[in-house]
Amino acid sequence: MIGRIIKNISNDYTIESNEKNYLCKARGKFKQNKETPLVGDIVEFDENQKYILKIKARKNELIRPKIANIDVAVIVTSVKSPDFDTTLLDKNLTIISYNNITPIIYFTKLDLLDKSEKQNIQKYIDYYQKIGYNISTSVEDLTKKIANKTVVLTGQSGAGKSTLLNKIDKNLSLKTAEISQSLGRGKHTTRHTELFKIKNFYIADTPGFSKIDFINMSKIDIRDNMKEMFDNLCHCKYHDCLHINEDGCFIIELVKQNKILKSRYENYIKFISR
Ligand SMILES: Nc1nc2c(ncn2[C@@H]2O[C@H](COP(=O)(O)OP(=O)(O)O)[C@@H](O)[C@H]2O)c(=O)[nH]1
Ligand SMILES: [Mg+2]
Ligand SMILES: [Zn+2]
Repeated sequence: MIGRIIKNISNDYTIESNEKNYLCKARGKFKQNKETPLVGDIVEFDENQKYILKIKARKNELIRPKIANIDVAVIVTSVKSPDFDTTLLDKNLTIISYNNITPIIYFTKLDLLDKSEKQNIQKYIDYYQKIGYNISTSVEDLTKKIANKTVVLTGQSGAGKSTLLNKIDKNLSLKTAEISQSLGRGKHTTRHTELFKIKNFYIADTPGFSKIDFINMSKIDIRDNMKEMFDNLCHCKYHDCLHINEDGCFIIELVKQNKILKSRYENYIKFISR
């Protein structure tokens, strides 16, 4: 039989096939081949022996969260408590794009901002939108954008991922957490990654990650997966420009003219210098 892994807790895999769920284990041979079945994998399995037999080739695979065959990643981004973190957002955007997954930025906790804070955040929202990222701030809008897709929610703990998912489907009743007062960030209430089939899409809640990294990504990969750093490359004097201090760099010119957000450029330099 063929199905899709929707949940994994240690060596127990829940596989969905034709609207039914099967609990299976992974055989030892996967370990020998250094292969691990992931949530999102399409697998062949033996429903009687309850074993996964074969993992189909993946379209893509994320490491944090551990998940495969994703179309869209919704980067749940809190603007307050935990505070807006441009570095984490830019890092997520870059890694997700590199993995050929469409990012959507979903801002939360805008209701906690006063008027001047709101104006400040709006500048960022407008900028990300202008350079071509997909932004969403309402559940209705997001639900339309993810129709027929396999979706993962990502973003730091306490950002509001489980809260958002509960709004998308009121029957889920996922646990959400109060923000720890002393840390100003969320506790990890979501402990494993699970795909939920809701309406016409699959969506995964995940534990939050504040530490993600550019595993296997070169400086060029980073440049080419930050929209404006790539889209304006054709205007730089050298086609291999890394926008650091090269002669005739168009990006540096745009930063001087405030046409590129300072935080974006600083994050870019931080990312390629690590
Ligand atoms: N004021 C406000 N609180 C929110 C919003 N979204 C989530 N929260 C709260 O933030 C806390 C953490 O949310 P949770 O969904 O558990 O975050 P997760 O760790 O990303 O899953 C909870 O107390 C939520 O009620 C929002 O848009 N506005
Ligand atoms: Mg959660
Ligand atoms: Zn340049």
